[in-house]
This record gives sequence, C-alpha cells and structure tokens, in this order.
Amino acid sequence: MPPFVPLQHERLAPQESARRGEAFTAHLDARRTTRHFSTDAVPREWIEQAIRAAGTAPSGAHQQPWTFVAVSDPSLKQRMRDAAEEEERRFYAERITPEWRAALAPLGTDSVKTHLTDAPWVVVLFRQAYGHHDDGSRRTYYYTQESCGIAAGMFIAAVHTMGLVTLTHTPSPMGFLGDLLARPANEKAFLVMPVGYPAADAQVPALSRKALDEIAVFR
Ligand code: IYR
Repeated sequence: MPPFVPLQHERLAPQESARRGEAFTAHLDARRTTRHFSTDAVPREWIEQAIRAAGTAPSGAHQQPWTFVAVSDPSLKQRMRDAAEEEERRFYAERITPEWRAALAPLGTDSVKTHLTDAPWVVVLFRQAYGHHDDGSRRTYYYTQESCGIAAGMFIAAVHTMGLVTLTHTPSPMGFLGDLLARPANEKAFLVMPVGYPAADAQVPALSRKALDEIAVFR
C-alpha cells in the first residue's frame, strides 16, 4: 500500500467559493456539442493536455481503466468514418425504433459522419474491462463504466476550456474501432470524440437545459 501523505488543500473565503462556482457554471454552460467541425489543425500538445486532464479522474480502486487513442492520420480517420457510417446506415434504416427516431429528430442526426474526417483529431476512449496481473492472469477492474464516464466528462471540459469543440459520438455497435485501432481484447470502445475548432458556419440545435429544480432534490 502506498504511504499516506497530507492533503494539499486551500480553504477558500466563502465569497470566493461562490464566485468560482458561478464562473465555472457559466463557463460550462457556454459549451455546446456541434456536428460541424473546421478542418483547421490543432496541435498534438493540446490533445495531450486534454488527455492529461481526463487522466486526473477518480476511478474504481484507482485502476484508471482507460486508454485514449488520438487519431490524426487522414486515411485512418477515413476508414473509421467508412466503418461508422456502414453501421449507422443499418442503425437508421433497420435497428432504430420509432420512439428512438422521434427522440433524435430535434438533433438532426443521421448516418453521415463528416465530423470523423473534418475534425483534425478523433479521440477514441477505450474502457479497460479488466487488466492483467504480472503473470498475465486476468485482474478484475471495478466500476469501469463509471470511471470512464467521469474521465470523459473531464476530457470534454478540458477541450471546452481550450476553446475547442467536441462531439460525443457513440457509433453502434463499436466493435470495429478495436479492430481498426488494433486494441487488445480487454479494451472496449466507450466513446468517440472528434476534437477541433467549429466550422465557421457551425450550427447547434436550439435546446435549453433543465432547470435546477428539475434535476436536483434537497432533503
Ligand atoms: N449512434 C447514432 C445514433 C444516435 C443516438 C443518440 I441516443 C444520440 O444522442 C445521437 C445519435 C449516431 O451516432 O448517429
């Protein structure tokens, strides 16, 4: 077991806590998901920084069960797009239910995934469903879905803070990503996040967010 060390923590003045909370909320509230990306380049260092930020996420038993695969190679992005669109054409034509189609209608999604080739980076978050002991035997990992969800949130916040946009894309099924990106059997594709600048004419659906009293209960 690692030794324990003192927690580094600064107690803020109450008005400073309130001010920072408000500012952070306003910052996050300005984030929007868009499907329209510019092809402008983004330095690899910025993607590394966002992944570092995501890697600070808490995780089950501190097992950090995530691998971020950042793709900039145009031909690899094209192959990912081709495979995703093939799956999505099947989804929109056959597998989608009427209720699901109605739920997606306001978002204007379809099987065309231009963001996978327009965005300079496509970051695929893989969930490590289990790990390995030194002798190669399987090591159980705990709460991997929750852990990766938290890490994804931190990645999204970091990207937004850097003035970039991302789109949480979940092609279904996602098995093709493990094959295309040559990931080991314990890694399951969890979330696809193209990252870049928004296109000059990028649009977003006119949506509003639920109010506090719709998402919180105090007792
Ligand atoms: N995976 C499909 C469908 C889709 C599903 C949901 I729920 C969304 O919020 C958006 C899209 C696609 O990527 O188009």
